[in-house]
Amino acid sequence: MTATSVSRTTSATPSQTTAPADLARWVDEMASLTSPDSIVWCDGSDEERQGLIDLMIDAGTLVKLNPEKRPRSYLARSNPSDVARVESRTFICTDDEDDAGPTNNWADPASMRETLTGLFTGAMKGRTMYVVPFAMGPVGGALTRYGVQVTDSPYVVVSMGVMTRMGAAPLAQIAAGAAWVPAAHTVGAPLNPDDADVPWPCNETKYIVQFPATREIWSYGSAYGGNAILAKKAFALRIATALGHDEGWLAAHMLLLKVTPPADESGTPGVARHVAAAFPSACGKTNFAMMRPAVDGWKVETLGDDIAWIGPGEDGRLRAINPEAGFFGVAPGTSVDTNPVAMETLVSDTIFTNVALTDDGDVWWEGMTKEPPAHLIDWRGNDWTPESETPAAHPNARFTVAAHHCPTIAEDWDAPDGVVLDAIVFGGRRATQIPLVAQAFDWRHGVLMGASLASEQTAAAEGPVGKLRRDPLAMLPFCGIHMADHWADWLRVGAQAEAAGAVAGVHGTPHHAPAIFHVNWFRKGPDGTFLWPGFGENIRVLAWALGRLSGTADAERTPFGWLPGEGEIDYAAAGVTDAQWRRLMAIDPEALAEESEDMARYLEGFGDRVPAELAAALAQRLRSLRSAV
Ligand code: GTP
Ligand code: SPV
Ligand code: MN
Repeated sequence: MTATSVSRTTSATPSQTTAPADLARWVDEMASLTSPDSIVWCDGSDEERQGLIDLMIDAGTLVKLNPEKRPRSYLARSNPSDVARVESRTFICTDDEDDAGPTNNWADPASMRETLTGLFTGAMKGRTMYVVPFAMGPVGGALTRYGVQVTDSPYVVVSMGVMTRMGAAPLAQIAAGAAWVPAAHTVGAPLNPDDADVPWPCNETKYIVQFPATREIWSYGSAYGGNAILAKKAFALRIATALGHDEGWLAAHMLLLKVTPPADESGTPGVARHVAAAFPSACGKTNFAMMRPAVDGWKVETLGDDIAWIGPGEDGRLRAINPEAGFFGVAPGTSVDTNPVAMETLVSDTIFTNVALTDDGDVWWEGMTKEPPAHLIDWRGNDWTPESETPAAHPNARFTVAAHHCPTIAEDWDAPDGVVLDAIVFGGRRATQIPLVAQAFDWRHGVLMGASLASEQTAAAEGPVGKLRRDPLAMLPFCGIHMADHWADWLRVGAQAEAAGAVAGVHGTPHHAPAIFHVNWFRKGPDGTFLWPGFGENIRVLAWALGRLSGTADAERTPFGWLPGEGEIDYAAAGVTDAQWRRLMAIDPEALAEESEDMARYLEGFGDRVPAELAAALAQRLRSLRSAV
């Protein structure tokens, strides 16, 4: 391993000499607090990564997979108590409780600091503290921001190396004066000299804490996903909503894709469009971002699968970047039928967590093949056969893989200035009421659609699977500011884009804010099966949306929004019958009015911070639904 391992008492390492004084001081403070045996400044090199992987194989944290089946890939099995984000242990600490809003767990900053100081004291004894500088976005890019995570988990370091641009390049930006967010992480499992380590150290006590005002993150007790890879939800969403609020941009739980229609009859190539889409956790962002279109000639390319930062470019048009550099995707349900692009992304260089191990040293999960293998080692490390009563892979088992391994990665996925955003899609997991697709009347109505998102609970977080919960903008567990203030940010950023677009001559032609659509892949028929085949067939929905942008697709006005006109979507080609299509697109004004009334009651919980425009849009929707009953 080439990374410089140093005892705390030795003089500065080469990396430390390039670290600015404030960073060096913070690292010193963290070391005094947590008492690690040694400190390693990570440079992000391949040698460093391999060294950490070898270390984890020795420790039993990683199992090397069969290099012929799955080159340079590994399996991690977490502690069974550490398998998903823990929303109940996630806190937003603001001086005034009102500033965290009703959707967050609030804690008093002073007493939380006291709690954390107690927990972090000596927490890294017997372990190495890794210092992990990272960039969210292309290093040097206009929308890019920086952070430094300290952690005692080599699994987290390697994950951060996949999910972010990590090491020397971001450190150089920080040394040159870029602002950085400190993120302190420990698994909370100090080792005494005679203690044997366990493969997945963690602590029953967990805290994932954000201080939005001071842009700080503290995380204790978990090594799993968003709890521990602090660049992801803690920084790129929770802290970033606070940054965006102050600076005039939006942090969104959104995938980012590029879609290109086939050439027309005269051979003129189709115009590529960029689309961002927000779906709650485990509702298909990765699938949509990597879609293999079921219709010939259409092309979908991937820019991101989980987070987008959206802000005005120099000409006032909204641009977006994917701040991440990898995918941390749900494995179960991923197959050559549902997501062939993901399957191709995962052929090598992947870390799998909590999937099952096959007898020939490869991985398997529910849904990967129709027939499960006759024997597996399940995610807990036990023998498993198809007769077993528990799943072989944990439902929130995940893969961690770099974006550049994706065969459909778009050439502009890491463009320093991002890409111009043409359309925004909101979607939930709704068995009833919500049609396959609708277009918002305008930006304001679109923000209402986003704020009204609700979804049946999935395995990505703790809680009863299947229960309907409201998940505004798919941000419920990820908003670091008062949710109503975040809605106001959406309204403001859109209004500014509209205003900039109206100024003649700014960019040659006038333009508008992105068009907004609402989708639902999950509506069910009376027999409980999905009415829409989804996956690659979703291109038909995207195609209609693109037609709306270019003015070539027809729509019918309904109280819910613009719905595809007769014959606009060739559902028969997707295997959907006329009767199924009618159910899929049915608008029941009475049920939707009830839903809107429920939304109105929900908004009451946000008090007088609810933007007047949003309340007005809801009142308008309710009026038109009632008059349609
Ligand atoms: P996070 O990483 O948790 O933020 O979630 P994600 O939105 O990236 O989730 P992911 O793409 O992994 O969601 C996977 C789930 O959505 C699986 O259960 C899929 O079967 C399901 N899914 C994705 N697309 C479709 C679709 O078009 N139709 C149906 N019925 N299910 C879908
Ligand atoms: C989600 O739950 O939305 C995820 C997974 O993307 S995690 O990074 O663990 O939050
Ligand atoms: Mn997510």
